[in-house]
Amino acid sequence: MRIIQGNMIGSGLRFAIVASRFNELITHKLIDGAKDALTRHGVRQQDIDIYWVPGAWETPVVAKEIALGGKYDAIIAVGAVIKGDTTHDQYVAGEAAKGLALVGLEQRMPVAFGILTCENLEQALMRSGSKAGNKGYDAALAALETANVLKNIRNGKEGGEE
Ligand code: INI
Repeated sequence: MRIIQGNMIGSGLRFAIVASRFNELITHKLIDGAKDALTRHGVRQQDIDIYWVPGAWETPVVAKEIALGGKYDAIIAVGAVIKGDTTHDQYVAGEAAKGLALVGLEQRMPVAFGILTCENLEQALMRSGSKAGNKGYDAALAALETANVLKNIRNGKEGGEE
């Protein structure tokens, strides 16, 4: 039996964070969480870049352009879609999720989904650094592990050994 997995060592890896300005209060907390996760796992500050976009809707097109540039090992999208009085939020969240997934598949790189989809601001606050953790932190760890498993698959390595 062979086990192929990614380790959680970030040294030498480069990350792009795509951050949505809409609900910026929450996004800043998610960015902090993502940066914390990466630097704690050995990623250097200078290997993390942040790209701001107006809203979650715009995250896929910018993620695609970043991916095409070939400078990064993974992309982490962060933001918050919060339910309003209409169904607008459903379209925004759905297309952001679909678009980001597509970028990852097309460009063969990890595109982590750190965009909250919440009923209200309280739920978003809970998930951006209080009771329910920080989903930016979680998304960054997922990006890191996936970048490393892809590296091992491409290098034909088992078990994530270096
Ligand atoms: N964008 C978000 O990131 N979060 C939201 O909650 C949101 N809502 O609910 O409207 C939102 N809308 C803006 C959208 O992402 C686009 O920027 C806009 O539609 C222009 O293309």
